[in-house]
Amino acid sequence: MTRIFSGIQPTGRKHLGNYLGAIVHYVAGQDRGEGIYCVVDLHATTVHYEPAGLRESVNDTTATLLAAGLDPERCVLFRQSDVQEHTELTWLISSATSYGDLTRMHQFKDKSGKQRDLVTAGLFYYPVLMAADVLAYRANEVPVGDDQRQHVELMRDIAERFNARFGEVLVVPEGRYAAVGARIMDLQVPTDKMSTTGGTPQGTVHVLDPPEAIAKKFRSAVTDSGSQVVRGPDKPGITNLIDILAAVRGVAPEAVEAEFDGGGYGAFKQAVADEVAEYLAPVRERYAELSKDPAEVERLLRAGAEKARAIAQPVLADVREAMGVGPRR
Ligand code: AQP
Repeated sequence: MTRIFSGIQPTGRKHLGNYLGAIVHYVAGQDRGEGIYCVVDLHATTVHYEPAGLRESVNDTTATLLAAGLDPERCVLFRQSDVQEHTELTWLISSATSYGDLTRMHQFKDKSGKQRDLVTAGLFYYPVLMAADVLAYRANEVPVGDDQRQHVELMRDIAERFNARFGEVLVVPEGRYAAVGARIMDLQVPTDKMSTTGGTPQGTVHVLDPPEAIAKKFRSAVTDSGSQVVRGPDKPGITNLIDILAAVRGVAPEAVEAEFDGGGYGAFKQAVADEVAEYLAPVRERYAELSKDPAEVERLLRAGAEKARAIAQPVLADVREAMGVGPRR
């Protein structure tokens, strides 16, 4: 059976890019294979953060995932720091990681450039921890947004180099990117991706925004010159809105173009506004219910960690054995 793994940061409120690029594919993964999903609190410590709010953010992000349709009976959902195999494997696979490759990671360059105070070694090492997250489960598939391609390539290189040096111990995973929705753009600056830290407030649609706020953001979305509802490199605003509606409906962008072409931008924006607001409303309602009981969310996370550890422990034992680390088995 296909084993699917992905991690999500507990930073801030999740946005429509996270939802369409990743979260809906986690939910679909439950029907396609064995889904293992992790809220990556250790990754969140690599940039400036408030320790007092981190546990709450983990709880909130978990409640959002449950509200979106993750079912702890049908997947493994847990908190990264509960399974110490992730950090141990990070160190062990370091010996199969190229320093030069790490220096070429775009995300490190972007984020270190924006850090106002300390640029931590943790931020530099982020992709190795991400590789360990996936490799600890011998996952075959990693559903992520387009911005994670370079990190997925790195984890594949690490797994291949590890296996070449120490024997066939790790599975080389494949990235899985949505056909539509893998790169949702900011509604105000449609040449930049929608982002938790780098986006504009009006251009970032949060999953938990009230329906009126969502509709308002779409109505004020930046569009392009012209009036045709078609995609094109000179039309980043309209292209983004077409992709969003196609992803929400689960259809090809061509179907959206065919339906709305000739109707003008105003009517199209209103339709996207209404459909996205309607699409996210049930998630917001379920989240409101779940967030009343943080103790239950915590219980689910701990139970998930037990299941995750049971999978990761034997993999770590194989890695140690192959590397000659610790006593012989
Ligand atoms: N704009 C996006 N379009 C499609 N997918 C996206 N993802 C992120 N942005 C987009 C995907 O969402 C998943 C979870 O991302 P994360 O854990 O990195 O969460 P985050 O840090 O809060 O999200 P951002 O917006 O990516 O934060 P910034 O920009 O501040 O670093 C991943 O699979 C990601 O690819």
